[in-house]
Amino acid sequence: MCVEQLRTDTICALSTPPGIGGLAVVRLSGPQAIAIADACFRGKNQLLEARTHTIHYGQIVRADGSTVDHVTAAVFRAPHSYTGEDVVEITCHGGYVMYRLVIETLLEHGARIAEAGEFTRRAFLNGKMDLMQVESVADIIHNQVVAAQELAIKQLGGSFTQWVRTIRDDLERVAAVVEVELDFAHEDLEFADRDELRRRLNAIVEDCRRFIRSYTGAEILRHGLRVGIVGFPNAGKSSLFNALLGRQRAIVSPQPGTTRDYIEEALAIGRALVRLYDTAGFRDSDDAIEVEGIALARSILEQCNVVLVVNDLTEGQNHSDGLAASLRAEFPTIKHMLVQNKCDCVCAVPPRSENEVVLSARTGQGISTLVGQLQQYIEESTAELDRALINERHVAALRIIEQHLVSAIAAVDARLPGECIALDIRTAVEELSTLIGERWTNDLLDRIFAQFCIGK
Ligand SMILES: Nc1nc2c(ncn2[C@@H]2O[C@H](COP(=O)(O)OP(=O)(O)O)[C@@H](O)[C@H]2O)c(=O)[nH]1
Ligand SMILES: [Mg+2]
Repeated sequence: MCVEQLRTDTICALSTPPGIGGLAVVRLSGPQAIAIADACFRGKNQLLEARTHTIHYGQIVRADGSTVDHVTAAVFRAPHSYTGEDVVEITCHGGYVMYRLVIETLLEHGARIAEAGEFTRRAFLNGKMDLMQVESVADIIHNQVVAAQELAIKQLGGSFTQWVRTIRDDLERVAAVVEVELDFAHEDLEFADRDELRRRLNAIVEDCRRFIRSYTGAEILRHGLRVGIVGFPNAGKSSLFNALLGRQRAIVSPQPGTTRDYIEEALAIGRALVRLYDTAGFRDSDDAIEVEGIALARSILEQCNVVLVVNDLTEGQNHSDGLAASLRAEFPTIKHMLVQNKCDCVCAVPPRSENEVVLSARTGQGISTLVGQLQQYIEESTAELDRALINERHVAALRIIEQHLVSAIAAVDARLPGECIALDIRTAVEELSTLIGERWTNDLLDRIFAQFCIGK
């Protein structure tokens, strides 16, 4: 969609979820928003005459004179609105029918239905918010976790943008100083003190890394901590799954191989949601279905943050060590824990490392220790989340920025001429501008707005 079309059409959509409820809000935005709303509206005041930020009671009336609904219309005049354009928010009765009739009436008068995310896209194009604030709107709509919501609101307030702007401006100044040396290259002048330069670049790299690290925590807050339960058949995986959930969800059976695919359930631990996956047991199997289940378990682990390898203590404390080691090698980036299960059947054994928990899924002994460790992991992973809810796009950009700054530092260390240093810094500056959306392409916007729903 071209920018021109974006700016001239007047768009409308339901901005609240459709369904049974007291009220529904239909939003109208664009150059003709107030005129179109006024043409369908009968009230004490004319909306065309209304001052900005005022609310008016009246009726929506179709072209044939029939009344659709009793409503209130809130008028926001450009540029003081969500989109930066003239906006009218019509609050009608809830349910599945009324808002449709209101929208039909608006369409009769020349509005068109908004595309997904189009209100927010206009807000961005009109300079009402930057790209990272746009993304935090998407997070706010989709989040179900309080802590993630708090961060998204912070980001909407512009805390991450502010950091990006500050270091971008800082780097721009550094590049300018270093580039001045170009003009005097033959005189072997160094304007920028190299130690000071290195110190400043290092500090920014450190900050980038902190944000990059916080991505894991952001994903945990967004989607929950994903915990996969694996182990040999009969180790007690399904029993542990049930014990953690506090209810019987998975089938527990003395017959090995009863869990043939996987099941997922969620529970709250600390400030995050935990998604538990109970999987089929790992072992060499001739049974085709079970082999499939084991392959599925592997594909689940690819998406997990934590893997719990359940070992049956009655088979010996080191019975699953080989399996645990091979999983550690296969999935090196996730947290691995060894759960020594069925401690009710053996003499007390101490855990051999801090990644080992001794418990009984049957009696519940030791379960709280495991929950405590998961909670601690969540706390550690989300500890650095204080300014932003980093997403995939941000991490990718921050990695590029980090790379160029590291290479700039190497150029400083190698006492290369200023132009070599400046080149990398300039690229980092450009990437920072793209991050907040000062440089953008339609493609990038399409990708970001694909996560939005109609009416936002
Ligand atoms: N004594 C004892 N038995 C357990 C414990 N956990 C599981 N079991 C038993 O071990 C068998 C296999 O359990 P299950 O959860 O189905 O194992 P899975 O195949 O790994 O999912 C069942 O008979 C369970 O009752 C435990 O902590 N103590
Ligand atoms: Mg099972």
